Amino acid sequence: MKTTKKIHTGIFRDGGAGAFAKRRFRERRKKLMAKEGRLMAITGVPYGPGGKTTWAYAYCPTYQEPAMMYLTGINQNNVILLLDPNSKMSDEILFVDSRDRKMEFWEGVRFGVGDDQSLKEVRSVTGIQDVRDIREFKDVLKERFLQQKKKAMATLWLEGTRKGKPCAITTDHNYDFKKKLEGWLRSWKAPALQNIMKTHFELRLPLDKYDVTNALKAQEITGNGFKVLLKNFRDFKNEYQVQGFLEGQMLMHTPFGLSYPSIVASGSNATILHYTKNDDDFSKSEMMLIDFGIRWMTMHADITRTFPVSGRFNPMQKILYEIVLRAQIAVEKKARAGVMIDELNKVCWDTINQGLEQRFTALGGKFKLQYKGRPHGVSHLMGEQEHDGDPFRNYLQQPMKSGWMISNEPGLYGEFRLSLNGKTYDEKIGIRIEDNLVMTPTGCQNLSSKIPKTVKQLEKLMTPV
Ligand SMILES: [Mn+2]
Repeated sequence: MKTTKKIHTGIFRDGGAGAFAKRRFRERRKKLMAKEGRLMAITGVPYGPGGKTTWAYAYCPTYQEPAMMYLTGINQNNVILLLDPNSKMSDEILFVDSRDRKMEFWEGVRFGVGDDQSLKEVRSVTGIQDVRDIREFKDVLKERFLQQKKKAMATLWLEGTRKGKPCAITTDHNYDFKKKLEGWLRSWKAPALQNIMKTHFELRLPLDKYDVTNALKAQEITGNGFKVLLKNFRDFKNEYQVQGFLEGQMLMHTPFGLSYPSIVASGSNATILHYTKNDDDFSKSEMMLIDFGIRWMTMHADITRTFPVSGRFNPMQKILYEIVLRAQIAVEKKARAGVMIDELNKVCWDTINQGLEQRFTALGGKFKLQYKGRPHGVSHLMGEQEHDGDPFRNYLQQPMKSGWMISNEPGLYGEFRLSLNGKTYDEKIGIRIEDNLVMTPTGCQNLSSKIPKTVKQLEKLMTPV
């Protein structure tokens, strides 16, 4: 019996196998080379899942440096890409392990050198013609380095400033690779290693049409999971039942996994921003906050919805919910290419503070917030990662570019008390509503517009038919 299933485990479904993907990845590498114009080496994640903890997110079938994924579509550990734009020989070389059939018995077919058939496959699947053994990397790099006129080179590592001081992520594979290259450069008496982070993110963050189509597909599956959840919500008694059902509904429709483990927080648990215990029972009078989403290809959905367990908002919950919703709509109105995320922050938290004053305190409501000023930023960048771009978020003060995908997630967390029509409501609650937006020159496209969020829509979905 001879059946051939899918492609190499080393290739992500979004990468390599088709002519379109090959063209797309080559185009990206060419753009990076045109912008940088110098010798570059970029490493993949050198170890397998669980081998080490990285900042790069691993709750999905992809465990790869996003830059490597973006440039090659290769989802295999221990690969290095060498880009040499000024070379008269090959301008791109891919370094991989040698073929190991014993390992393949455990892990499936991987790219490898030392085997003609395998080498042919690697070339045809990746479109990269010059493929070599990763053990030759140092020698090849040295040779290429010395051939250059400028005698300079660059790689990628994550650095930025935090509170005005320069800093870098020093615990990941990129930094380890940087240190190694720096050691070699010193021994070759070369100038300091340069960082391609800025150029790389300039190219990677604006999504193309294919990315947006995939991001929309992620929204559709995530949104459908949410709708089915609300229709069946009466059946659930605790947070992990909700998590299991919601994630099951979503995972049945994607082979790419979740964007991140869901937050399913009832009542006061929703005031813990990164609550992931998801083990509490809940009662009819509480609100529930869920933060969830799946990946489609390399694009992520990152959605939050808050709703009443009973299916009906009580009057205080409705007032508070609509304060947050108003802020979210105000942010969406303001968002467009050219505006800075910090300007969105101002709109968001001003609108919430004003809403509390005019729509809550004015009715005699009392509250104590869990934070001073603001609980978190209203937006982060998204794309190849659920949180993408510079991890120090220096992008908050940069004008947004057309094609950037960001989250829009105002939140309100604290203790609230209000008497209305002879009834007193007293609750500790967290409310967050999160959509994902793509910037355009004149405004933004709300990718999550079909996922219900108004009081009316939510209550209708939860009403038994
Ligand atoms: Mn988010």
